[in-house]
Amino acid sequence: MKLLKNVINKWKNSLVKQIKRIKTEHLVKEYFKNNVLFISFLLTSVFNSTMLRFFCMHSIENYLSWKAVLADTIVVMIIGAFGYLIKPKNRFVYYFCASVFLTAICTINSAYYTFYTSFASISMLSLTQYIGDVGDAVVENVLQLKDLFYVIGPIIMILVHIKLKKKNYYKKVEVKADRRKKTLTTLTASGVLLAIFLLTLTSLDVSRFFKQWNKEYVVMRFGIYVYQVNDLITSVQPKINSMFGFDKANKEFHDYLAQKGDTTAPNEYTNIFEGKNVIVIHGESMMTNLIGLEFNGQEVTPNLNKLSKEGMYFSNFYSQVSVGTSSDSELTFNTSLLPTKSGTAFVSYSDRTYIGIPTLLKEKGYYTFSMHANNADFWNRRAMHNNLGYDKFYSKSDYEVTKENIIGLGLSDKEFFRQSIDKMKQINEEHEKWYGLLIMLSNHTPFSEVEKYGEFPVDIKETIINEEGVEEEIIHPYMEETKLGNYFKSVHYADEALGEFIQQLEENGLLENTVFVLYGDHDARLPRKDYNLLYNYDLETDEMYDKEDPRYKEYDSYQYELGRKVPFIIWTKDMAGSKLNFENTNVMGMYDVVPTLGNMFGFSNSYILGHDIYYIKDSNIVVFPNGNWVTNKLYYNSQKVAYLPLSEEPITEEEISKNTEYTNKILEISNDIIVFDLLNKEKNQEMEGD
Ligand code: GP9
Ligand code: MN
Repeated sequence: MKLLKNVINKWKNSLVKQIKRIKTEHLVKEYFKNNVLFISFLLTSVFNSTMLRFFCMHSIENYLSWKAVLADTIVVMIIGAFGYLIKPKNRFVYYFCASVFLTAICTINSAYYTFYTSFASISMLSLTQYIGDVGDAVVENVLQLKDLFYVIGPIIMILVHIKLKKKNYYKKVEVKADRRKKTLTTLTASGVLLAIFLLTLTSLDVSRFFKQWNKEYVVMRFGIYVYQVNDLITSVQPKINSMFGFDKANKEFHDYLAQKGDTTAPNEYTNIFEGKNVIVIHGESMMTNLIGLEFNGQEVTPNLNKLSKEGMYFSNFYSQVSVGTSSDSELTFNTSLLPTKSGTAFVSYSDRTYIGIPTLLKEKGYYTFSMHANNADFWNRRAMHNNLGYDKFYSKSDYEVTKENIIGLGLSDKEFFRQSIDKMKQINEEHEKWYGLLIMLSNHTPFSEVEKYGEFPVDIKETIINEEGVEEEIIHPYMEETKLGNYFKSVHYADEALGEFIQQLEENGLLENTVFVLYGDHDARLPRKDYNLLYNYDLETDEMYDKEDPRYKEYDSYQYELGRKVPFIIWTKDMAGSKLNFENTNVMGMYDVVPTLGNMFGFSNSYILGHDIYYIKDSNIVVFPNGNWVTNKLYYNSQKVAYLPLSEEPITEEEISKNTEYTNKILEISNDIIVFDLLNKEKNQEMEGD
């Protein structure tokens, strides 16, 4: 009897389980059937965001980051939940528009990442006015097939819609109360997922999320949609902050100044150039790896090589630009401040107070000017060059620009220099001492006007003895037809222009009492695979060495990042062979220029972030706007939380966290100086008085 009871009980239990399972299955099926639109929207949107991480960041842990998938799911569910409030017959329009919107976020970020190796910011919208000018460059260099991949989302939505229409899905009646219930249930489910997500966050996740410096990290942990919402808030935040957070920023700035210590002290370079004229060349997209590079025995940049050999050459120098590229370089070179967290100093914060080299030299009796043959409002230079202290800004309207003398974005460098010489001669006659910046333009991405650059083959010519015993020349294509190859041709042209300019300066006596300073404004932003070809070309196959080949030298992401160095050279016509003629290999950043030149020319500014390189020497640190930093010992990538040792010296955890903290501090202080206008004495007195 007992046995029978047991058997019946067991059978009953299993039947209940079975029914429950069928019920659940039925419920799930029913849910899918009734919510096809919502589910398609959810899946395609999360898939697109995942693919964006896959295309941009390449590593499995990035694109399969479950935190990012969960965060994306939550955002899409919240957007999707409100779709239920709309009557079924109109609901598709809502989901389709939302899908197009999220797809646009993925496409824009995908293309943006190719260009800047970073994710897009709403604050950049104020820069769209420049897109017309560099638009072709962007389209040619940036838009790739992968960026169009994301339209798959809206396409699937349309297909689902057609199918549902056929099945009369939209005809069903849903009362208002039901629709509200569905919205509430979906929002509750998102809330539960959000709670789970929040519980999994580490303090590092939270701090990086709020700082938003490390955009890759934020996208990796929070997904692109949360990133973009966060970006929207942080983009408008500075405007609001500059009204409310002043006291805190001001206090932190003064605390920083009090504990900062010296950035320079008298040394053997103090005042060596006092009273001399200065010519600064802004070398568009000029990189350090060009120096000494040859094709078939012909130097790519013979003039840059000559300057580096005869002058004071800083071969471990980095520009510290963010999205403001050229303008960021000009800002940091002149003020020792770093680019802002969102927007660009030149465009979004042109009304702030800056202490630029021109202002400081003017106090010493200099006449200061800048020259650039592009539209004066490009990068808002008209306003900013005035603000930085240049007495006069010569722009496009001061030059004769004809169709024949245009390369890329505007007047060719050769013509620009030629026409500038006359203006400089006059300045030299009228002023005792002067400081002038000349911004080059021709060597600008996409480096595609090859026919205008003049002959410079980037192939490899080889002379062999053929089967008949006769000498024969073989031409291997090597870098021909590659973007990097075209860059070499373009920069060869720019270098030639530079050579002609120096010659014209000499002929006109403008080098007599003059110090010539040259900096590369940023790297050429070219694909890493082209560098791999440069270093791994197999003459036998005319292709790259196989990755397994022992001769293969991987140009990995670290090499690529370190390879973004730009030249910084200080040269005078009589420097060769003197005690000032040497190469300095200490790591140095654009923000070290003000104190380094200041020491040599006898000007100073207390509100700087960099150091005189002859004071800090081998203990220097260069911080980058994305939170990465480099010292002589190591390069630290804060996006990857990983580093590359650069010397044999042991590396400690403490020094990594100390330097990372320092980097964050410097970036924060720099941002605050600009956003809160902390160098504006009058405004600060007023605010402090309130
Ligand atoms: C534009 C030129 C180029 O006038 O300086 O700017 P970039 O695109 O390099 O920032
Ligand atoms: Mn530039």
